[in-house]
Amino acid sequence: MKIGIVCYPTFGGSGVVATELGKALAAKGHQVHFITYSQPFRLETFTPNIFYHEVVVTDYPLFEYQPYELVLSSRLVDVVRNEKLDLLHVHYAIPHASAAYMAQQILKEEGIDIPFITTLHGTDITLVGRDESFEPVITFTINKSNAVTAVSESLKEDTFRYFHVKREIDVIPNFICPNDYGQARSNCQRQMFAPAGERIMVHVSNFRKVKRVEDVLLVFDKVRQQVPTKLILVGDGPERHNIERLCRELNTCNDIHSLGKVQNPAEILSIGDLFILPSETESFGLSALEAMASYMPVISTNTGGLPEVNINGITGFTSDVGDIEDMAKNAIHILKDETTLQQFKARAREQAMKFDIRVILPVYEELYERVTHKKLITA
Ligand code: GMT
Repeated sequence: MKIGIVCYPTFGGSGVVATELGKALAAKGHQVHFITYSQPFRLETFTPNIFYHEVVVTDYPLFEYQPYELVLSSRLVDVVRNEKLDLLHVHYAIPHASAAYMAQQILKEEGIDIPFITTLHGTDITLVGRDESFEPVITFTINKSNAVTAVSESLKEDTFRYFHVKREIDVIPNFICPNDYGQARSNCQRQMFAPAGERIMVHVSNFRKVKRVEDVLLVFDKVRQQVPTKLILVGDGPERHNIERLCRELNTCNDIHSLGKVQNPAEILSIGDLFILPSETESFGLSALEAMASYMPVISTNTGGLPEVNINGITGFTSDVGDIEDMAKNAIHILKDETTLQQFKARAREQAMKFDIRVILPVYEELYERVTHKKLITA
């Protein structure tokens, strides 16, 4: 099958999911065309069956805001027409679903029937999309998509709660490639960050308000008073200055390693003992799943789809948003005793295996067959 994938190519869970899905489809013999404004960051060059079509928006003095969505629609029309695509799969509703709908309508005039699937990832529903400046268009395009998927049961429920949607939504969760995570690392790598054998906590995010990175520091401050621990922060974003200020106030900077944006966090995750994700809202929590696949238990909030991934008391703990005391107490419980830590680590990896790409990929393929009315033929 020839599949066009549209996503945000820069750092972010939706782009990672779209790229890894495209790579897995290509490895099975499908032809995959990425249509994005820059090359997806996890896409290696020279991969068989993968093609990349850049969406270039040219500047014009009249425009205060560049009409990216129109350029994307035109590019979709061009790629579908010339590459003879069977299907478009757009990740993140804004503005990809409406661009796909526009392309579909244009192509219909030419007698070309191109179905499109919209995958909802989270903030396109829970934060940005439900804002009244977007809501009518999001509602319309969700209803007009040939199929819609959400990455968790919680996100599906939120979609029905916030939008006038009266259609079926398939839940297809985020996934991991197990072999990419959990490789044993030498002690040297751990020693770089924890020279006296301290425990290692890790947080990975885009440092937006919704991630509550300040809570990471507040929890860490309490943990390190009970158990010698270092904290590794991976990522960057608008909250970084607040975080730097808070670590100075708490006098914890010497125990924190801020690595900034890391293309593939698997190496860092493999040396960690405990992952922390205290988000205000989180439709799934791909970073938590990647951590669990790396044998790391997770301290998270109980918001959104997180309890579908991190099982309270088994693979880590889930607490109310902002409950620093509870998160710190749970983290200390896991970290202070070696046997307890090893039990949580093993169960975290076991749970992550339920989200193995080999389980999830056929679910997407079945959906593609349903939408295109074609039997998949792969190499
Ligand atoms: O977490 C972010 O802010 C990035 C965002 C994205 O769209 O890239 O992530 C969302 O999609 C991921 C992949 O489906 C989910 O694992 C994240 O939980 C979700 N983020 C939020 O809901 C805040």
